[in-house]
Amino acid sequence: MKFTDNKYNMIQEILEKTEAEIEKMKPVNILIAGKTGVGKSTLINNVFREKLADTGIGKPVTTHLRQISKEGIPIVLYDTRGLELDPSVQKKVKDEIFDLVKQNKNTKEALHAVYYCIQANSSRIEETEIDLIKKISSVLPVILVLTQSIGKSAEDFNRYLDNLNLPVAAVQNIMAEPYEITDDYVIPPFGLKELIDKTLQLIPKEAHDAFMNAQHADIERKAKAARRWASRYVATTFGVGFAPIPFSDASVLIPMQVTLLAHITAIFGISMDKATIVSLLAAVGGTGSATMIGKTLVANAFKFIPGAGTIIGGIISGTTASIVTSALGLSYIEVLSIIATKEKEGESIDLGLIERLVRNQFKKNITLNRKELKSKDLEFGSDEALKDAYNTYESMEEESHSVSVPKKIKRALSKFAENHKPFNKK
Ligand SMILES: Nc1nc2c(ncn2[C@@H]2O[C@H](COP(=O)(O)OP(=O)(O)OP(=O)(O)O)[C@@H](O)[C@H]2O)c(=O)[nH]1
Ligand SMILES: [Mg+2]
Repeated sequence: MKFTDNKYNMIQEILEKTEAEIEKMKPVNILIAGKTGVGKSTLINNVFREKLADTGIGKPVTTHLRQISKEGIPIVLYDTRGLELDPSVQKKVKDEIFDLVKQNKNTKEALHAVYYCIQANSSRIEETEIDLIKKISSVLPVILVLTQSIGKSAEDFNRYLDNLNLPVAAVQNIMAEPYEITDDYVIPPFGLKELIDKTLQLIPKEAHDAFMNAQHADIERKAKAARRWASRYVATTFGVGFAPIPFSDASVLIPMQVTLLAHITAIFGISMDKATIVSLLAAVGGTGSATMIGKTLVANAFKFIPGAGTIIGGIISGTTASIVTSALGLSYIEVLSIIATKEKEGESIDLGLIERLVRNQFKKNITLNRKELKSKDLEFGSDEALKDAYNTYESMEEESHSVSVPKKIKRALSKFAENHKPFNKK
């Protein structure tokens, strides 16, 4: 069912456009290989959204390989589950991988890279496994992922590997999940961001968006990609050639804002349940009497631009339009980052707080001038903007644990999410 109420049209459009964009993405195809128990599933669940190894649809493609995918996540994984690598099995696995590579060559399913997992505290690798790694490396770029890396034994193993001179594209030590040594001594996760970085260097550019969407090990990186895109979009849309428009026509900005918010959502990926997105988007424009997000947004924005009193009733220039739109994009990215982080940590998200946070960040961002907005891009290198948003959220959380949202709106939002079929969780 579609909502006929204007209030929801823009939201619906953003959601639909986001879905279309994700569908358009060229999916990433990664093979995760290694002996049973080394930590392949743990790796998958911590690198990709939605605990893909547990919740994705697993489909056996050959005797030893299964394919894992999930609707809405533009990635296809293959893994070798429960494999004891004795020499005869190893030969079969190699043949199956070679067949898969050959069969999928030049198709959408073509494999891009391999994570070959070895437990970092093994003292050595069997000759036959070395042979398998070499063979796979001859047809695909392999990242040797050294799982459950702890201290000296991992260091020794790395040195031993170095001496083997394997023809792999990269080596990465990781700890995918906190590792408890004793009750008070826990090794925190590490190495996953580096793995993301190394993967991006190996997969084709066309697959970067899909990979960024699917991964959740480096949320700052998602935010960075979104900001880079948003600032380019704003520059081309409101730069040279943007004819000033009368303020009363502010709604012509809506399609541009729809594009902006949809693309940002597509870069992030939308694990968050759909009610969250709907209410988040509604908050962007103010839930109250807003009929159209864009229009209210622009009108509200002027309240926050210093000296804008003189512009009201006048003309919106490219500069003004780009300030408003940048601030909108930035705030949205900041809030999505927080939601993504909370989700990854399995923490609940307070919708009321999120709504307040969007408005709060928007107010902050809109009062920055164009130069400051631009330099916020650089600032992002040190994650200052994200930290600010995060701190604001935390202090709001401390202040109050729930903010009342009018019942009518709550009902409408949950009804919308319920009825909006493609977004219902299965
Ligand atoms: N703490 C911690 N435990 C890990 C880590 N990686 C693997 N483990 C543990 O090692 C065991 C096996 O991990 P899995 O991820 O199931 O191994 P797998 O490679 O998928 O095994 P198969 O599916 O049988 O091939 C699990 O009990 C995990 O909890 C890690 O990074 N940290
Ligand atoms: Mg597994």
